[in-house]
Amino acid sequence: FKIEHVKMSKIIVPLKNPFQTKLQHVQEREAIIVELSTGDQTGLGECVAFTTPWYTEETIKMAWFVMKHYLIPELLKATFTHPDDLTNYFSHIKGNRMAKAAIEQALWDLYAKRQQRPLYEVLGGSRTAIDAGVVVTWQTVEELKQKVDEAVEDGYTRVKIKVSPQSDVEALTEVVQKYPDLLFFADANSTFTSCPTVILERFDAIGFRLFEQPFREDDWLDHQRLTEKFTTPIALDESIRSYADAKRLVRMHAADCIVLKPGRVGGTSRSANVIRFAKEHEVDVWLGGMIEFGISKAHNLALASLDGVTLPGDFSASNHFWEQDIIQEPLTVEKGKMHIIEAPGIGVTLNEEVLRSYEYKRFES
Ligand code: OSB
Ligand code: MG
Repeated sequence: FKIEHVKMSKIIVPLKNPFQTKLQHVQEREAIIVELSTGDQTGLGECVAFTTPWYTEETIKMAWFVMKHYLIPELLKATFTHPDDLTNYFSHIKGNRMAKAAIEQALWDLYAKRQQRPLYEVLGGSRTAIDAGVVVTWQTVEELKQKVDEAVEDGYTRVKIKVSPQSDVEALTEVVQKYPDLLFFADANSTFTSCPTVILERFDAIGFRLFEQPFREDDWLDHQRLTEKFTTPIALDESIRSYADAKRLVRMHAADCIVLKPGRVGGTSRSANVIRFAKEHEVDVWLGGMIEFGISKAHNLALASLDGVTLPGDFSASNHFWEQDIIQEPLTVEKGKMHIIEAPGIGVTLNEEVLRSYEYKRFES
């Protein structure tokens, strides 16, 4: 098949509550929604780059430029039998994985819809009840306790807490002990780079199920050394920028666990390969969040359906970050689970009216 029509919409949406970490205060989220059509069917994708390069090199502006001037012209020339065919068409365009992933996602959705099958099934997944998870950012101990209590009330059974060497270890310990049945992850976002061992040891004793990205993304040797010493399993998020990085993690035993962000590794096909590889080598994998909208979330849910995904991901409900998501079918959390909608493709559809109200730039070809 060939792509007959492409639409890209740039949207901006305020967050209900600012997402405040050591790295950045996110107050509003920009995204690019991609719609690819073949006559009667439309596939949907979402670019998860941020407005500025605070988390990855890619930004929304660059992704838009690269999609418009390089990726879409290639896409419109291409003939597909499978979404993997895209790899050949994009191979001479370096990097820009989040831009490529958004287009590849839309192609996967379209491919599944053309077969009248749910995407998760096409990818070889089987589970439809996916373990949910929420992220807690906090400035004060009161805020930490309150947000964890709220997460429990909202039905989450996995809570990821943002931490840094300055975090109150006693308060963290208290929170973790208050809910012995909850799964607590800690996410350091590289803030423990050059941190004295004595401080790291205090965090190792808190009782987190895993400790995410203590050091900088290219600090493979330091992560490897900490993985040897630490009791708490180490997870790498920012460091996993490709399938090759996932292999490096396993071969070096640089960590115990992969945080998979499909945008960052260049899309669904590569993500499925990472999951397959991790399963073969018995390494834990879970799907990481990017403060994304329902389109990206639905794609991540399809990947989380694969049995190589072993831990709950950053799957918060559609109304967690904003009042109104851009999809018609709200994704909710019940008893710690989020359910994949059994419909062709990703199972969710755009709420045109809401999308257009958030849109501030459009491109069609
Ligand atoms: O480090 O996992 C991260 C959000 C934006 C950028 C980086 C990270 C995050 C999160 C996930 O912590 C938030 C979510 O979407 O649930
Ligand atoms: Mg992280």
